[in-house]
Amino acid sequence: MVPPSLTLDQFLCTHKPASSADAWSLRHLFASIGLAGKRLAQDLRRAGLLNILGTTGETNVQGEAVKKLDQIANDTFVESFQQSKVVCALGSEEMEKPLLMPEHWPNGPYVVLIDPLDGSSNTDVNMPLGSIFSIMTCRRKDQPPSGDDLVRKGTEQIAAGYLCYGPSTMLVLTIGQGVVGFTLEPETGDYLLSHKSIRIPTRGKVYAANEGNYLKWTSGMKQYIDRLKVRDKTAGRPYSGRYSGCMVADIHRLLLNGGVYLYPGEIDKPEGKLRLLYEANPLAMVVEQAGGAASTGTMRIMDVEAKMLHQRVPLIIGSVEDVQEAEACIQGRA
Ligand code: FDP
Repeated sequence: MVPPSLTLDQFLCTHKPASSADAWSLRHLFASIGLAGKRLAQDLRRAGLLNILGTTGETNVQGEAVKKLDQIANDTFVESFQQSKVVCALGSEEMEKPLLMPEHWPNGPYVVLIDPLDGSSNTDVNMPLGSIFSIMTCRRKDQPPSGDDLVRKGTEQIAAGYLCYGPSTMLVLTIGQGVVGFTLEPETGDYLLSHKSIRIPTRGKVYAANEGNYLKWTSGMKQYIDRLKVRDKTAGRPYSGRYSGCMVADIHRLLLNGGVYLYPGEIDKPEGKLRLLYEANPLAMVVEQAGGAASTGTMRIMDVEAKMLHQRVPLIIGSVEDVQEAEACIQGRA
């Protein structure tokens, strides 16, 4: 039997957000994220038995082939947010334009950005996947939401987190008061508090990066990765390489055990691959709230000026000392 533990809803009843967000509507919002996660986890568990693997034949706004599960994940979150009535604007990796729901405003004050299914290349091979969410409130109280309400700095987030679909489904979140983790209890369908206060070690022994891109990297980035492989007992090197193809899973590992995840800018693509608003910002908030750091290589992720919905950004995230060392190499200071 699973020992008694707080459910997600009980946790939100007893823990107030750091922002002035209304606790009641925030509970509703998290209930809708939890519900979407449960539905998606159910689909993922049966994916090989249902006709939902492979691509839809369409291409998304990023120019990538849309997987059937990308579409299912997006529809699942959209439906759940619409039912919740507390979300008035939604931005998603899978939608070129924002979905505005002024009918939910002003009682539904939340502006949400999502990557509904992170690690899409893992869908067909039974590997871990994730969903990422960033939460803000509508900028103005006297005006219904507009697309601009979604395009804001990471420091304006009031909550953020991710779902990780692995051997178990986990919901990891911050409401600005540290980081907690819930594990989905498959029998009862409750998210139970399993990780009460997640703190990332100041230094790790693991790095996660797609080394197939080595020749595209800047000399500073190459120098950093080369250094991690050099034997040095006192510095705890060489590091181990661990890259799953799912950033949520890789960052979940280092949030618990320490280390660094890097998707840097490249010589011919200095903006990198990852998206600022629904990938880098929410993960940066989680990692910072756990005592870690998130950088572009030259500045704090959450201070990056947001200019457009699908903006890309280089990302170096994880244990503080590891991120600082990577920054020093990238900036040519090491
Ligand atoms: P994906 O595009 O497959 O959804 O954009 C996010 C992401 O996956 C991360 O989850 C992952 O770490 C990275 O991109 C994988 O990209 P590469 O295949 O270029 O390594």
